[in-house]
Amino acid sequence: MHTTVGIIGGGPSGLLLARLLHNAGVDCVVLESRDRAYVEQRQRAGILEQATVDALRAAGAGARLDAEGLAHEGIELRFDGRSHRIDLPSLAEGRRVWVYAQTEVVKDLIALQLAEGGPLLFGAEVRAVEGVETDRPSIRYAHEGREQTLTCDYVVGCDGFHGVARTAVPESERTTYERTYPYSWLGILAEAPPVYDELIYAHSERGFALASMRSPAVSRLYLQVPNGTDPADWSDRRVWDELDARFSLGEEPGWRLERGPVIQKSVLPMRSSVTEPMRYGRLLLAGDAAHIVPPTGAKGLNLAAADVIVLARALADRYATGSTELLDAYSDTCLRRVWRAEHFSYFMTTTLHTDPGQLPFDTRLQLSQLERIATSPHAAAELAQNYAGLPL
Ligand code: RFL
Ligand code: PHB
Repeated sequence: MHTTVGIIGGGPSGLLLARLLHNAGVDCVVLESRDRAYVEQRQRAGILEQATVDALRAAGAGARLDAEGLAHEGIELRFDGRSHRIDLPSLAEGRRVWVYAQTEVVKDLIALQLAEGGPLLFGAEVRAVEGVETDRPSIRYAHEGREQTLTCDYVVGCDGFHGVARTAVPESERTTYERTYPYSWLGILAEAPPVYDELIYAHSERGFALASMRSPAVSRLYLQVPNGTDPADWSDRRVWDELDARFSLGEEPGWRLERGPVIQKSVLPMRSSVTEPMRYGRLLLAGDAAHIVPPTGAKGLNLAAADVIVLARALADRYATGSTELLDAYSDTCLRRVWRAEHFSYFMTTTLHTDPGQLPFDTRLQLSQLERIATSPHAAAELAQNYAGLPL
């Protein structure tokens, strides 16, 4: 089989790229190792930036998002026993964010791809990418028990942090910049109404906590826990008690941590990583395959979307004009935004979490920084503009 663009991975980056290329009249094939149900149910991101929402709408994938997504104009920072609201539109030139789960974005894009787009193969596990230094690279994959080869003009690795595409770049040609954090998140999905209309990011000496949501009836809540934590050690009751202690909502009118059945519980590690460059020969990397951030800034899915928006434009221009100028600039263009989001995610993470070796001095610094954000419109605007996402 031959196609113009071979896409490895049917997560948000691979699926959005396929949709954008379809709209631009460029052929592609998407190879996804998992089955459809698995990809549609994998619990992950919840927050979409303005630019991501605009791109989904423009791509014709915004109907259900507009009907069911929850537009949010602010977030709450809770520290030192009080709360401070960051108003996004007034501080970030009118931009806001949407609560619309990654599972729903993925369902919408899969439905569109299967109805209108090129081939999207589930259960197609890519084993190797070859010939990326030539003008006829190929992808070797296993599907329905058979080894197959897809030849392409370009290969795009949208296969996430543990994917194979990145390893097709010789080690001497890539550099990975990385940081791990000495804590993880325990996340639960619960059939309980959200604590409040907006997300609450809470700093506490017991550790960080986050109250998010999936709908007016379903909450998504996170707790900072030590690395290596086994979710089985956290009974539902223990999770709720700890959330209560960290949010300490006592005097906050209208805010209530209501308990309900926990329908999912998992632990996720926190890591920052960037691999440069994002292009080698005819192989391009996008989304988590090239970079990951700790989730505290809600940037991962949005960065993945930004990469493929830049890439789809570059590939469309390549086939419309024959020029490779935009493709040649792809890595540098994306990395500027990537490093900004890396810094913001690192800042949110280290300002809000309690490091196991944290000195009382460090806690005072965190509180001083949070106080600064609460009292200086400039400091608040810096946070709001990064959180709502910089314009593309
Ligand atoms: P994905 O989603 O990992 O998709 C990669 C796909 O590639 C497939 N694959 C292969 N297919 C074929 N052959 C192979 N050899 C393959 N190897 C892998 C995989 O099965 C998969 O389907 O990467 P993508 O598309 O780049 O998307 C990135 C996002 O998923 C990720 O950045 C976000 O989920 C990060 N993230 C958040 N981002 C936000 O913008 N806002 C948030 O609020 C937010 N919250 C989160 C998050 C990530 C989390 N976790 C679990 C890491 C919350 C959590 C808990
Ligand atoms: C989520 O709803 O899953 C979520 C929201 C905000 C974050 C991270 C995760 O910063």
